[in-house]
Amino acid sequence: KLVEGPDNQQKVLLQSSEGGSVEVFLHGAHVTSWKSNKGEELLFMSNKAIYAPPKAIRGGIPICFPQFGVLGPLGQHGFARNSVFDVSQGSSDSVTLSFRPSTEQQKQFPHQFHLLITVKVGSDSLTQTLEVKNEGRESMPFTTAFHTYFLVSDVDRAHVDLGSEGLTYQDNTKGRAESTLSGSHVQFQQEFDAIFVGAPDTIKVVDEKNGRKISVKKQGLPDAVLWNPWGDKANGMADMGHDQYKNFLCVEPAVAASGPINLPSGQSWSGTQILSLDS
Ligand code: TA6
Repeated sequence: KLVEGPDNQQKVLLQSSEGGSVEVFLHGAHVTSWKSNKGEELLFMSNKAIYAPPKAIRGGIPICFPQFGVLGPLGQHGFARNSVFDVSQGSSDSVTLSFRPSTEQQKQFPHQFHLLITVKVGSDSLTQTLEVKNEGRESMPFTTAFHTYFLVSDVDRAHVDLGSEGLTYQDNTKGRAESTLSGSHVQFQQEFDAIFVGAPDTIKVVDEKNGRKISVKKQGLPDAVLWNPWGDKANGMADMGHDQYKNFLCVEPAVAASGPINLPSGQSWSGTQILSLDS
């Protein structure tokens, strides 16, 4: 079902037979809400988010494509999240959105491609797949991420469980210097911005305060980025409410430092994240 959301932007509403629901804006193929079977919101949205392009929507699940972060020649996180997609196909619980770069965008990124984002809501689960076909003659380099903002009651009482001890990561707050995690958890206590290269394929977001656990499973996406900007940075963002940084943490299945992928002409590639609420 297609309806009008804030800033006159169109969004698709998906409903699972078990009661879960998802909202996806055509702007950026951006998921802005995922609710459990019981109707609890599981994703964070900024109360100052701007829904109209060209700026990306703050919160939910931005799609970073064809570039993650500043790992390439384009602006931060590429242009897909700033662009309006078309509906390619849909049903009550799933939708596929489609995007091809404009002539203007091909001046910055000289490749023709077809990007399809499929979002499906299940019983306490959300499955999201990114498929890209290189429709140009040259091979196409890209990096990508599902930049998922999980809602937590209080970041001081939440953590990310990577399921494996002593993983190394590139610390983006220190020029990508390599660091080692002590233990298997990340507890956010200040700005944290890290690329775990070759991260485990199941990562858990644990909200200790309300006892909620969400599993993040990734397929075809070797890396995971973990992020919280903390107070100084977040409170300086025009599209983030005061002290809202306390209510989210990002876990982002990605092709980041493991990339870029060089997709040959005519070939397709896909990556998937599956989010599920542990009962
Ligand atoms: O994934 C982490 C990150 O790349 C951070 O460095 C931080 O800047 C964040 O994404 C948000 O980026 P944005 O362009 O949406 O403000």
